[in-house]
Amino acid sequence: MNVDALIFDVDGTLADTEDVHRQCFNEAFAEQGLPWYWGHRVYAELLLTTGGKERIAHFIDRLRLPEAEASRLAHIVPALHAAKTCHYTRRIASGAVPLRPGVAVLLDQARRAGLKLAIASTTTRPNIDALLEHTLGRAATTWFDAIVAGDDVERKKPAPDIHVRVLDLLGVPPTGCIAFEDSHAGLRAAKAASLFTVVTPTAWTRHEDFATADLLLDDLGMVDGLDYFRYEHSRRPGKSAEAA
Ligand code: XBP
Ligand code: MG
Repeated sequence: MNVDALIFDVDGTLADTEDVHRQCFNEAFAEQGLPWYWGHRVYAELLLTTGGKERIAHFIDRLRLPEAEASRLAHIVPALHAAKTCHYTRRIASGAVPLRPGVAVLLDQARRAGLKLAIASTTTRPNIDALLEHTLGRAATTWFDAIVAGDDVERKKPAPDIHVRVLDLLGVPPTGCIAFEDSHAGLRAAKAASLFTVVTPTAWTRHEDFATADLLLDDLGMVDGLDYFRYEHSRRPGKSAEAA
C-alpha cells in the first residue's frame, strides 16, 4: 500500500513545546493572583491529562478544595486557559521553540512527492497556527490538507476522534497514512485509528509505554526521511492497537 498522507501531532512531535506551555500556564496563574506554580515534576504528571483546560480542571480536583471554592475556580478555567494561550502564542511568535530535527526536511520531501499533509493535535488552533507560521513561514498552514485541533472534536487523545476527523477530511484510508506522535496518549489515539505510527519521544514522555509503536526513533532526523518511512510502511502492516 502506498503512503498518500502524513499526519503530524504538534506538541512534542513537530517541536518540543511543553516547557513553554508550562511557563505560560504559570504566567496565567500569576496574572490571576492564583498561588499555583507548576514545576517540572508536577507538570510531567499533569501532562497525562491532555488538553490545557482539562489539565487545569484536573489540577483543581487534585487540590481537594471545599465545594464552593472548587466550583468558583472551575468557572474561571476557560478564561484562564485563554490567557495562557495568549502568552503561549506570543512566546512562539518570539521564536521560543524551534522545530525538532528532521521535521522541516520531511515536510519538504512530502510536499515535493505530492503527499497530503495533516495536523492532529490536542492543542488549540491558534497555537498550531502560531507554531507553523513562526517556524515554517506565513504560508505554512496552507501546506496542510487538514488541521484538526483538540476543541474540534468530542474527545481528546488518547481517544481516536482527532485522527478519525483528519482521515475523514483527507479522504485517505488509514492504510495509506503514517502518523507521527511523541506520547503514549498520542500513540494510543493513532493506533485506535488504525494508523501506522512513528513515535519520537521527548524528555517529557521518554519513560512512557511505546510497545505498539511501529517505529520508535529519538527524532525524525535519525533516518533519511520520507523514503525510509515509505519503506518501513511497505514492509509490514501497522502493529495492532491491542497492547496500547
Ligand atoms: C499536547 C497537549 C496539549 C498541550 C497544551 O498536544 O496535550 O494540551 O500540552 O496545549 P499534542 P493546550 O496532541 O499536540 O501533543 O493548553 O492548548 O491544550
Ligand atoms: Mg504530542
